[in-house]
Amino acid sequence: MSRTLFIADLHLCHEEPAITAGFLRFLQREAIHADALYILGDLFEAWIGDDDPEPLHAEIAAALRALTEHGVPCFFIHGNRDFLLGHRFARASGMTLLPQEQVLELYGKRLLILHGDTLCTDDQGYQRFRRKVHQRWLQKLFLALPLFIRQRIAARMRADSKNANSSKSAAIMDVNQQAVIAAIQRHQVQWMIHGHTHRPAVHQVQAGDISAERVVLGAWHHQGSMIEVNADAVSLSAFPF
Ligand code: LP5
Ligand code: MN
Repeated sequence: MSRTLFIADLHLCHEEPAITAGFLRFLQREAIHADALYILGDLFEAWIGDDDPEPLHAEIAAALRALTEHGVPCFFIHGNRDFLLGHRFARASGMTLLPQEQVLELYGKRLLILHGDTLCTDDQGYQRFRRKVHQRWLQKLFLALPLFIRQRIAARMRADSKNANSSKSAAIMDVNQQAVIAAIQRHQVQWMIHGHTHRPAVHQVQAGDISAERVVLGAWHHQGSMIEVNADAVSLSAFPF
């Protein structure tokens, strides 16, 4: 049956080879049979520029390219860890970069896809941070720095983020219900698919006169997580690496 797959929050890095192996297997066994693959952000643990010579990046680009050349289009929405992933990596991997919110019409269904961080409006510290690092001039400046300095800044940001998160409540780091409703109404969709919160679940949402579902992808810590959309259903599942 025709189907489209969605994944997010793999946080690939060379320190976690089991996750990379799980992803490569997923591409070869699952994604290869799909109509398309959508990666909704945080594919990588941290992205500091397409010029990073990290061998893992070339390995992932080649695996994605094999998929797209096989005829399965692959799309990418940036996450809060890999918002600097750019056109050079997109070209190398064959992926198409999408804006932060994208509406899809699939098998007669209208869906909104996004990373999910923009829905966490109660986390004001994060939203301030996000506004700063999404400024184009600051990104250009950062990308012009020598790689070792970028690595240091990213490591510092990751450490500060872990530190900040340890004192934030779980509720603050989840989505804001009003932000969810507003996005559903803005785009007039029956389904919203996102990741970021690492809380895989299917939520019923009443957004005015729209009865919608918010389907949340899980992170790939010890198992994979994906959403399949086909003519019959939108279904969330987990699978071993
Ligand atoms: O990522 P995670 O899961 O830990 O938490 C996120 C939010 N944190 C972030 C920060 C990222 O982890 C940092 C990634 C860096 C990679 C690329 C570097 C590119 C730099 C480009 C510069 C132009 O996204 C976290 C949320 C959480 O999700 C849940 O939603 O709460 O938000 C924060 O932690 C934000 C804090 O509240 C404040 C951030 C502290 C960072 C301070 C920067 C210090 C800069 C030092 C420079 C030398
Ligand atoms: Mn995220």
